[in-house]
Amino acid sequence: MTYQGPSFQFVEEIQWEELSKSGGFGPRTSPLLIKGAVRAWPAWDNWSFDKLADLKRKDGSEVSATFQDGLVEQGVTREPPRLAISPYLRQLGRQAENSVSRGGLLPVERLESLGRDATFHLDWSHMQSFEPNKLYLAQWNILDEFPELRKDFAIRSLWPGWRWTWEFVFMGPANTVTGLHYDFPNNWFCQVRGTKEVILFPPDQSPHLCRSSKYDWGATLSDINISRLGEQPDKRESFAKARGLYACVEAGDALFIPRQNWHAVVSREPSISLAVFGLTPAEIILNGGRSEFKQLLHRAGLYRKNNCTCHKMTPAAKNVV
Ligand SMILES: O=C(O)CCC(=O)C(=O)O
Repeated sequence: MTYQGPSFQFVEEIQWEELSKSGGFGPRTSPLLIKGAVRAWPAWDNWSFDKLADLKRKDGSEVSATFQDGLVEQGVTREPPRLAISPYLRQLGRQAENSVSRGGLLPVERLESLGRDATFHLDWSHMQSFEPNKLYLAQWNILDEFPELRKDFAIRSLWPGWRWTWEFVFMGPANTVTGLHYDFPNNWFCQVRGTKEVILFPPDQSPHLCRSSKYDWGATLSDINISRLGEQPDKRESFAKARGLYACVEAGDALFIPRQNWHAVVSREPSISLAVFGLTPAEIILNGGRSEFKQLLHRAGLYRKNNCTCHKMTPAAKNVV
């Protein structure tokens, strides 16, 4: 019998124009997809593959960054290669010109046939059809290197109030996979180019999601490898008991991923996404300190040594496939 996996419903969604009419974005603990938010920002014009490929350091030299080689959230972390970004982005730009958004966990024809209140299952056989992340420019803190690009994202118009924010860009071809995990801060996931499928699970689904002992700064990882469910009979049984939410995040959309909501991301097309994480002053005191303390212990080799996403060639934890 075909593996059905968890059951899903659609993430609540609203058009960007409707949001301001309905009083704006307020505190919430469930995900929200805002259609078209990013289209209203300078990033929509300025963040193309070719324009980012033209980035140069102040001294005119090439920009290089650390890429992911294979999944980092599950299994062994491979040595991350450091490469020039420009040829990679130009190649993605060429791929994007010919890209068609088809296939995926919820193919477009099926997605369009489902009502907004439907409960459905995803096509997990899709994950067998490719090898994920041969090279993925993921979690690059681009705005630390190019702070002038920050103004391209009018995140304050979405997220009122003061926050300490930090950002990671994710740029890659079709079929990149970010494995199941949750982050400790809230996150606005802004999709500038391409389409990504995001699956999410609220914190009450944790008993089914096999928390991992592999360490990552800011994230809690799962032992469930959504790319290799066939090799994890026990874990996939447990995963199938979960009830989740699904969002097809298209270019121009912004998805609110609340803190501690498990999620995994699969790209359908060459993509550029910017994840904006933010902490209010109260959240800095409550959560920021704990996370920094763990990082300090990890760096000193006293916490989850050799079992992490940040050091090369760390062996997999005992119970990780
Ligand atoms: O886009 C991706 O591949 C991953 C994004 C993600 O996991 C995040 O923003 O927390």
